[in-house]
Amino acid sequence: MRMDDYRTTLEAQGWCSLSTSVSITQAALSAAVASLAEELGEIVPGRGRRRVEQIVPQETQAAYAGSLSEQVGFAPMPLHTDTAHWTVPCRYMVMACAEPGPKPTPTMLLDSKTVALDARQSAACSTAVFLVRNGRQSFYGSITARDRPFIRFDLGCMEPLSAEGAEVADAISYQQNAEKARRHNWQRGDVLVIDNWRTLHGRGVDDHTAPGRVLLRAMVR
Ligand SMILES: O=C(O)CCC(=O)C(=O)O
Ligand SMILES: [Fe+2]
Repeated sequence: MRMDDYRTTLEAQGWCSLSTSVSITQAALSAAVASLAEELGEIVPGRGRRRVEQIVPQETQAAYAGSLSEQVGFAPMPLHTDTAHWTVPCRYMVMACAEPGPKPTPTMLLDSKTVALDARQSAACSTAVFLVRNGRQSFYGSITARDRPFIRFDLGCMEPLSAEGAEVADAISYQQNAEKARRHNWQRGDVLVIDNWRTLHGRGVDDHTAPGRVLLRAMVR
């Protein structure tokens, strides 16, 4: 893997792509994801305490309760930050493609620094209150705040409590930023490193994901 200058790109655009080999095994790709993640910080285990977990689109009833996957199933997944319901969302995510599936579905990326908001919408990012749902640990929060460096944005777990909040959430959507968003068309062995404090990601746009697509993910704090 070419790791020389990925950090420069990561800092410049909020995410970067790398590639390993199209013939890599899932075990080797998983090890590559873990070592890249460890270079960036400390891995936060995912479901089942796995350091590198599989992301497989699934029927809504099979998905993790309360997750965006549970809400969308195979349908496109809107732009979001991962772990938006944590007090501090994970810093980076390393994702990799173990199997693109029969009808490859892209991952969409949107650097929040490129989103053009008017003055009222920018203000709403820090003032509009959302209910961030996380069971008994639910809390109220905003998309941005002066005293923290990360954005929090996931309409799967965040409900706008005002018209301003709903409006700014729409302004951050893929549909309103289609020319600024990037589309990563996966090949087996590809790796994406995402600055989750800055860059939003989602899955697909118009089409449903076909069964058989397998991504790997490690979260880093
Ligand atoms: O499958 C993808 O392209 C992204 C999935 C994702 O963002 C998620 O499961 O949180
Ligand atoms: Fe995600």
